[in-house]
Amino acid sequence: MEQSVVGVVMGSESDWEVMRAAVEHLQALAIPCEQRVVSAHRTPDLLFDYAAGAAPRGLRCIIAGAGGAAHLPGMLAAKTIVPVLGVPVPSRHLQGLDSLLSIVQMPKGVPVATFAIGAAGAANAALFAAAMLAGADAALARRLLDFRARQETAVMAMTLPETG
Ligand code: RP5
Repeated sequence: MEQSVVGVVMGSESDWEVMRAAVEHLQALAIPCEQRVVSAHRTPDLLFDYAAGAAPRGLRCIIAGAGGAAHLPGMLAAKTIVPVLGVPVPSRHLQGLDSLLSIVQMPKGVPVATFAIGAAGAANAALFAAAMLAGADAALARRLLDFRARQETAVMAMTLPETG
């Protein structure tokens, strides 16, 4: 199997329905990726191991989805200089506003790029990762431009119902 260049991690298997959008977009662009559950508060040692191994294993960025708190993307970013893209996962009581504000409000010095709440954010994190990687990968740049072109074609074909 090809070496992953993007790692997609999430705090729980309950995050998968949101985070699968990131994996699906990476796979559609033929970007080698991996996905796994890494919980900051329930498996802290695994988090440290994952962060320590990220650069040596060839990961170029990490997409981290978290519900309720920023500790997964935040602590990953604290333990590696591999860029971390944070996806706020909708939470049961505050619908992901808690996730968004905690991730986007990382204190100065250790950045986490923060995306929209939910599947749109997960998809955009993957597309952002693709754009970062495309600078050094002409074939990926072409695939990303093709994706944009197909998206444009689909919107141009949209019609609305007649009214009145
Ligand atoms: C966070 O707690 C996870 O990212 C998840 O969004 C949330 C709830 O986890 P579960 O109780 O569903 O395992 O760590």
